[in-house]
Amino acid sequence: MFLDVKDVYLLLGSNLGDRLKYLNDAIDKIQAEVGEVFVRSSVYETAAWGKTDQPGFLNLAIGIKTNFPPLEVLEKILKIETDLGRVRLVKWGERVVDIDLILYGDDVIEIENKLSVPHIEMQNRKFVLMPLAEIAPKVMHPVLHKTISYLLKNVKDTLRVTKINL
Ligand code: GSY
Repeated sequence: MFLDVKDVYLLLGSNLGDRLKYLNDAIDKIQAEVGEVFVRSSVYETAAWGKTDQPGFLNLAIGIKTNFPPLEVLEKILKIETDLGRVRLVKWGERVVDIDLILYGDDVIEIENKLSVPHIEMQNRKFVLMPLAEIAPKVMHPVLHKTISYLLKNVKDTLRVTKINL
């Protein structure tokens, strides 16, 4: 079956080990295995959300072009996390790399216990919205019908998110 090429936005994070290297390795693997990376944000130092007694994260957002369907994208990014050494021990716990599927074109996808796109919490998390607004300010949230820059201006999250100069 022929599938359109989609603009897909991913949020990458790391709060263990050489965080920047894990992010760069993940981007290389995404480029090789999932689709062309056409844009990437700056790197942001962010306070841990959810379980706060853990090291801060580095986060960044990327846009890729892919014709893999959503569940295949998910399968591939989970495999990349595992290949880079991610071990799932504690919910919201420390991780060498985390790759979240945030937007898949303007598709709305709900597959119980597997995949929700747009990411269910994206509008509530500054560590997602700041990098995403840098690369996709005018992209519309397909359920809330607001742009990413509008969502960032109106987010209530007060956790620290700081762009870093590399
Ligand atoms: O949801 C992604 C993993 N994660 C993060 C993250 O990427 N950044 C910050 N700042 N906090 C987080 N808590 C979790 S879980």
